[in-house]
Amino acid sequence: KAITAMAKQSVTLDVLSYHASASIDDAQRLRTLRIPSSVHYKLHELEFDDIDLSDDDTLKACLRMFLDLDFVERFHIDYGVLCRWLLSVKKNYRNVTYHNWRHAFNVAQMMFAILTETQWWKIFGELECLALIIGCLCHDLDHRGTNNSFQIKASSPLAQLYSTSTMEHHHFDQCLMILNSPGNQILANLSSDDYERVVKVLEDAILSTDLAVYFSKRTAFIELVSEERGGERGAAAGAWGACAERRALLRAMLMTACDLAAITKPWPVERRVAALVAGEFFRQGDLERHNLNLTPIDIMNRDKEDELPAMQVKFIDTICLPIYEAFAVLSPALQPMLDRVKSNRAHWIELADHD
Ligand code: 5BB
Ligand code: ZN
Repeated sequence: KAITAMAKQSVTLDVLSYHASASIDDAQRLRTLRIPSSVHYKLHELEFDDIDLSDDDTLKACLRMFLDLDFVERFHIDYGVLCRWLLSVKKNYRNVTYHNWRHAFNVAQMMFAILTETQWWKIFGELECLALIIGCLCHDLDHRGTNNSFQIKASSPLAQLYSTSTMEHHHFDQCLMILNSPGNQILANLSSDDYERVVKVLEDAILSTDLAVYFSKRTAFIELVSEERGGERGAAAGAWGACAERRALLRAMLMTACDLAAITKPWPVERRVAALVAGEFFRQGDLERHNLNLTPIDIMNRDKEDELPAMQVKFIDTICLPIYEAFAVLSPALQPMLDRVKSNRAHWIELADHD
């Protein structure tokens, strides 16, 4: 549906007017806390689980990632501003069951673990790594627990603003808004060239978390990865580093791999997270029934809860296995992720067969 420029402007104001910056006092408090090591938090581990961490711990773990990746020194980030920015990012996630701050934090941790364990940080360089970590922390900002197709069906203001990748455009908008808020400007000390590059990589990263974008790029990615299958595994890292286009493709796939990484976690973690995903899907289904008078699709329909294990198997086969198979070819360090997807698949199969 086309809308007039004036209508679009008022929708833009409606959507973008709300924004909360964290308080200076909260930032001041965080600034004084001692930051434990990445080993203490197990930030390098692919099987990381946030369940035992307090909210403060998640913030301190983020500070640890910025410090260890040398972002604070390299980009002259004011530490107090970084604390305020992290608190603002956290504050702009909503209390939905899955797409909340904890999800964003887990995605960023997975990016940190992959970049360090594969040494791919050398492929990307500090600037792109900075954009990737910021991108992970911000990639679902202000998620309402409803997907793109819900925005369209509900003709939400967001859908009027962006007809494709609706939510992802909004997450990026929110990300930029926080980066530009007084007291939150962690990129203030970058040259204008570097700033523009970070923002461009950041935009690509966040928009890549739309599954539709993943599907559109996946074939080309798998094609390039299969060229390596003949050679020594993980040996062609140089080819990915040297070519800007390939690097961009790898960054996009990395965002998806980190976003979906719950499926690569040990079974107790995967089972717990899948229940959160289901809870959010069912709530959207309820909204569709009661507010839009529609019958929700099976995955969002509480009456089809029994089919959840079978849905997970389909999700693994059609979306997850191809990407983690490709990553295991690119780096042997990522083989454990693929192994756990397969073992989780066996668990879901068993549950699907039993009941
Ligand atoms: C995924 C794509 N979607 C548009 C339609 C549903 N499918 S699905 O059939 O592969 C599917 C995925 C069905 C059920 C699911 O969960 C039931 C609990 C899932 C699923 N999705 N399962 C998971 O464990 C996870 Br994690 C996810 C990802 C949820 C976020 C979706 C947005 C992903 C952006 C990359
Ligand atoms: Zn996400």
